Amino acid sequence: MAEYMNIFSQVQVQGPPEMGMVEDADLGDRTKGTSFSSALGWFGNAQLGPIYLGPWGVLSLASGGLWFFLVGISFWVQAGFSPGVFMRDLFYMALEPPGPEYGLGFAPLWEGGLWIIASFFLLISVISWWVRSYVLADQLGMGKHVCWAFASAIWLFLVLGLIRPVLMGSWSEAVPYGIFPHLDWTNLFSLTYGNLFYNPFHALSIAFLYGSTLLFAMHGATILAVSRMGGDRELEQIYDRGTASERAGLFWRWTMGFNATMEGIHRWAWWFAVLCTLTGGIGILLTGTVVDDWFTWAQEHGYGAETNYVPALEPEDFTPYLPPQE
Ligand code: 07D
Ligand code: 07D
Repeated sequence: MAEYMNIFSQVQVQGPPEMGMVEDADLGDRTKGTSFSSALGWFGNAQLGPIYLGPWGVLSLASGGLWFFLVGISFWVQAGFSPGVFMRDLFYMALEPPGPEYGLGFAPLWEGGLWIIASFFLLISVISWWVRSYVLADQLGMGKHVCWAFASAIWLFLVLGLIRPVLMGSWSEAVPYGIFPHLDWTNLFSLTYGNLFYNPFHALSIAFLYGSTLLFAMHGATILAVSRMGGDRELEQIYDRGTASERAGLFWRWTMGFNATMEGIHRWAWWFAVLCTLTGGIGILLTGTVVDDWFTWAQEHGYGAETNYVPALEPEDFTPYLPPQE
């Protein structure tokens, strides 16, 4: 297999297709053919396939497709069956959950019932994709790290669309399906509950989000910087002395006195990414259930200033800036 295929390398060495392991793997659900794409090779591995679909993959794609189709149908109806209006308003239309008067009950189809049906299929789709990732990792004899990281994202997804609405006793609390409408929902959520910036779990989530980009930048850049010494072949690098890896570690120790290890850096990355949605889900779960107004909560708990910040100095204490006189 070609080894130097990635986003900035123009070298694409192509050999016979790599079909993957066959031991302990259920080959019945795996396609037999492969093809090569130079365009894909600019971004990653040029080989396409074989792909493993399996029952969970089929279930996930089918139910995900149904969700997408139902959302599309509702947009199509809202656009009055006009292709022009559909395209024009695509980013602004929404499939909304039922109003508060329906609580957790079913609603007429065009008053939120469709949202409930679509959500059911989305739930099946996301959960079966998770199971698929578990089954495939298991077949390859891998750890389940990807599945547990994905579970953290699913936790936030479930809090937003299922757990919190159930705790609040109404589907109307859930997120609508639509590009800008879901942003409007996010904004309104913050306004309704007294500014989400004063929710410490939102702050934690942001720190892990920002931290993830920083770690990703540091790690990606470090490995690229030592790839001329084979730094991208990480495994041998973990235990060999005098390698690119040691140099990469030295760089950071010289720069900031501390370095991650070749293995540890991936644990840092995993935890930062996972904690972003984990803390985020906690923050959303507490909102409206335990805390109704984060600004007031923050003032009462010494997280925010007790009053709006007033400078300790009086205006007359300031020396006004005067431009130098000629
Ligand atoms: C790059 C991997 C690929 C995934 C992509 C998303 C769909 C939706 C459905 C038209 C990084 C595919 C999109 C399948 C199509 C219909 C009905 C992942 C990558 C390309 N958001 N959000 C986006 C979702 C929430 C927020 C974009 C989903 C919360 C803000 C996209 C969920 C809140 C901004 C999108 C979800 C929130 C976005 C790009 C679910 C708080 C943006 C996403 C299921 C967390 C950004 C116009 C992306 C944007 C954006 C999808 C939930 C806030 C449409 C599927 C309720 C502030 N969100 N989002 O690249 O441009 O992710 O919006 O929970 O600024 Mg969102
Ligand atoms: C949504 C996990 C679920 C997704 C899954 C994927 C498909 C499609 C298809 C591949 C993203 C399903 C996928 C179905 C697959 C294809 C084709 C992860 C999701 C399972 N905020 N905010 C966060 C910032 C403000 C608000 C988190 C910043 C305002 C609300 C994050 C700022 C107001 C919520 C974050 C800012 C507000 C959040 C999301 C700045 C609005 C949430 C982390 C600088 C005016 C969510 C605790 C994430 C949360 C959230 C960042 C401002 C509202 C760290 C940087 C004050 C309501 N905000 N925010 O990974 O967890 O999301 O809050 O101003 O619910 Mg915020």
